[in-house]
Amino acid sequence: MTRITCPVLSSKVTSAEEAATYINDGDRVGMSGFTGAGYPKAVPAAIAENAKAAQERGEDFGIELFTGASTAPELDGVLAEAGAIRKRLPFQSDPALRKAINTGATEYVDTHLSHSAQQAWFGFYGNIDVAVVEVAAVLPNGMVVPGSSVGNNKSWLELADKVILEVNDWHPRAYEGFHDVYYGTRLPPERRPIQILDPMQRIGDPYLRVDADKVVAIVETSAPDRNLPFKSPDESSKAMAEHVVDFLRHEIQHDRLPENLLPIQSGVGNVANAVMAEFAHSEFENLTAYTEVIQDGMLDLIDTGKLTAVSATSFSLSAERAEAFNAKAEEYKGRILMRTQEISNHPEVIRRLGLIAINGMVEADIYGNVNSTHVMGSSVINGIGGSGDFARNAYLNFFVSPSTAKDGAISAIVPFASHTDHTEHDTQILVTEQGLADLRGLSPTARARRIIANCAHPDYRDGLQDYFDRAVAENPNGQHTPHLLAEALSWHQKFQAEGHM
Ligand code: 0RQ
Repeated sequence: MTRITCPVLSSKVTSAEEAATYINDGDRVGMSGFTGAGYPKAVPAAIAENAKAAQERGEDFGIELFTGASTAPELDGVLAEAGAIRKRLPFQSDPALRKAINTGATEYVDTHLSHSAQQAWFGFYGNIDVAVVEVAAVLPNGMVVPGSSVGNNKSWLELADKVILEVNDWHPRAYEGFHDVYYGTRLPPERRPIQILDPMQRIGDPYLRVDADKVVAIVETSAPDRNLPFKSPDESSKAMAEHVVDFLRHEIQHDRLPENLLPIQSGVGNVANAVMAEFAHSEFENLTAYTEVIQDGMLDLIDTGKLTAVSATSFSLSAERAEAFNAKAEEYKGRILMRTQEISNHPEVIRRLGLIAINGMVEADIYGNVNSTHVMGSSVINGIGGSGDFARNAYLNFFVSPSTAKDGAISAIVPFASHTDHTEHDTQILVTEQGLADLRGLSPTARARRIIANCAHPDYRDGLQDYFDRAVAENPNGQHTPHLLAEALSWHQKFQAEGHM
């Protein structure tokens, strides 16, 4: 049965090829999609074909592409391979696009995820020409039921001159009632407090509003989300997860956390998923989450009843877990609430609720500056995503990583971070499989001693201690954050020259 029950809008159903003709060279296009969920599946490939045809005719064709977060091969992948993305924001994780960014073919504006909608509204990115948004259904009154992510869809639908909808019946029709789309955001100086006092508090509407006059095309699809598989937790990620859980126990014992903790935010990736799995074996009960992304581990916690409520902006599930969820989506209603990313990642709400934020990192330096995005200072991996929104405003923040990368050739603890996303002023607790460094209330030199002792891999610990000791000895008037400037990035240089730090 068709998912489009609005007579005005059903007359606009057409092919992806026809819809793509509304997107021209130089357009700024706001698309749906967040961590591989809820992105348009058909129109991007048709745009890519148009780009290739234009290039074959010797014409330029490129767009500025804005989304919620990362998407999938059917969006970022096809467009990057066609050389059709001139500028991209706010987050990506696609191999083809990463290559285009790191070779300089595509400009990437790596943005805090809570900032992207407001900066678009402020006019910092210019006019949005077209929105391409995937949804689960169009209701008789023209309101739209969102799908497996909300992201920036509200903003793109409101800001764009033209709207293309993809209505995908792979999403459960039972999604109606899962979403909370806040229509109260204003621009300064008209802003008002965001009145969320509890992770599951509703402050908006279950539907997205669409101006029917702006809708130029609707495309029907039936394709699944990207749905990457997760590695089952290995020894290293289990060890990191145990350090996190033990630390939370310790905080409860010292009356700094309630028995059921505070709302949890968990980042993307295998480590974050493993930490959630560790919660399943813990004594914690009645947990809540105020997060960005719901991965398999979090859904398992809902199933076992450990987690009573989750607010997020998107799913990011394995294929099996997504099919299982879709088959019984109705049963999760009331326990999962999906918001726009400007609200799921809102600094005011994160600070008020007092979140426990757990995110991955690439490397940290001995003073606790954290790099979440770059390899050897120059090549981007994914982007900062929501990690900055959560880490800076959380009650507690953890950054987790194995102590080495590339089979031990790289130390994740280095003298000087080759790129900084989270400064020593923000970072609180670093975790590797070696141990946990609680940096709260410590000066830089006390932080360095603790990070080297607790988190560094034994193969690199002495080298780091030697660097620190000599930096202290050789800087009589620079004892606050002692460094040896000529040597600070020598570990990275050595890796580039010799393939080993
Ligand atoms: O590369 O696959 O080529 O070997 O980085 O590393 O260990 O698989 O870890 O999947 O948890 O990702 C920080 C990237 C960690 C992620 C990061 C290489 C390593 C591998 C991935 P290969 P792992 P994870 C909210 C939170 C930013 C966004 C964020 C991330 C690859 O957590 O993108 O936090 N975070 N969002 O080999 C060189 C090092 C390295 C290294 C790892 N020191 N030097 N390469 N790698 N450490 C969610 C959203 O915002 C949407």
